[in-house]
Amino acid sequence: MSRYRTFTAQDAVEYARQFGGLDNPSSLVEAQEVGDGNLNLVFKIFDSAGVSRIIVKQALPYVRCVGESWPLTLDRARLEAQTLIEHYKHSPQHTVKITHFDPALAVMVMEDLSSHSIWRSELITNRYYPQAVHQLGEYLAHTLFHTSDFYLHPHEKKAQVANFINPEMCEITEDLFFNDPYQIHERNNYPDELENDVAALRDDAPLKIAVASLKHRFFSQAEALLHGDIHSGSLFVAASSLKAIDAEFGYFGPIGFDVGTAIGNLLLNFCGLPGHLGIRDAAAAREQRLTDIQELWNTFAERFQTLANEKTRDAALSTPGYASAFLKKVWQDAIGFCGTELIRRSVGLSHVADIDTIHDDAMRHECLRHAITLGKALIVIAGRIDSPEELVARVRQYS
Ligand code: SR1
Ligand code: MG
Repeated sequence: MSRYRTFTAQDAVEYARQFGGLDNPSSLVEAQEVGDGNLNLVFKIFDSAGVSRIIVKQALPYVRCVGESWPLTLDRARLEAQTLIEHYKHSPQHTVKITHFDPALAVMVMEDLSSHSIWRSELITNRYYPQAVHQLGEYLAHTLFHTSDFYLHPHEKKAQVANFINPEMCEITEDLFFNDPYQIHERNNYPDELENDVAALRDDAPLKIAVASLKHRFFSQAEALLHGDIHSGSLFVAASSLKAIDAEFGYFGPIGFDVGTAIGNLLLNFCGLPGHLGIRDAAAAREQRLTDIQELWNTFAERFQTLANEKTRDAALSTPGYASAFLKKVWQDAIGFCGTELIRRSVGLSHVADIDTIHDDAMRHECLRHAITLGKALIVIAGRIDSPEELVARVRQYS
């Protein structure tokens, strides 16, 4: 019988005392539930001096933001812990450290990142972290290269693919990214004022074919162990640090999905900035986002290429020119997936604070409309956008 029970704050303290690995576990006295995501409980565990020392995270058996009517696998806690442990091996500077996990209780213990802030909040308030995009590019290159066929022995790769089969969490992405926005669905969530814009998505045949192709790749291309949900709310930043958290959507999928989701969230911020800073003051911050996107891709691609040159083990995949040809495909996938992130965050179940917290209704609607228009364009013309400079030109064209 399962040992699963939903933790109270006191349970979390006791668990942290037992499994937190601290020298003085009895100093842990209090827990605060701070989870603000869509899915899980997150407890900060404090010592008697009021200092937060450790995090205990537990998966609930349902989608938190919807309720018990939407049950969800507890196995996602194992998948999250194992994805983060795997990513930590390849990018320890940029992955949160998991120190313990218990699949039956769907609980993990991890390092406390109170010295950091969630990147999304910082982007919204226009606090700039000059190293963040470079570090994110490094994280993506190291984690994705070292879990790909370029690096893993074919037997090891297949064993890993099997271990990270994640059907229920993938189904959420499959539905929310590639189905819901393009049909009438009760999960969709957008203001009435956008009805015409959203109806146009349902009637756009070339768009829906391009989305089908992206979904097909998401279904079938086991290229590397993805984070699976690498948006700016899954990243903690500090002055010279960036750390990825929240990898319950981890599975072996197309590399362009992680890269595109990351770029998409920078573009969602780009779309929302005028609603927070005003049109005039947003201009410089928006320029910075466009520079950030170029730096993110360039860092990722250069590092991946270097790793491929130095560490590719497969004879055929090490053929000169192959890695760069593969990166071209990743880039085009990334632009397409980026477009689907823009649309699903504007029309679907799960939105982003970059736009949703804009107080002025008309301005918020304008920003949503902008994200939809840009997302649509990127999905359809992804194959014709050959470089980050070209992407920036297209973003300007649709602004
Ligand atoms: C039902 S879960 C909705 C969204 O929250 C997560 O953060 C993922 O982005 C998912 O798509
Ligand atoms: Mg998450």
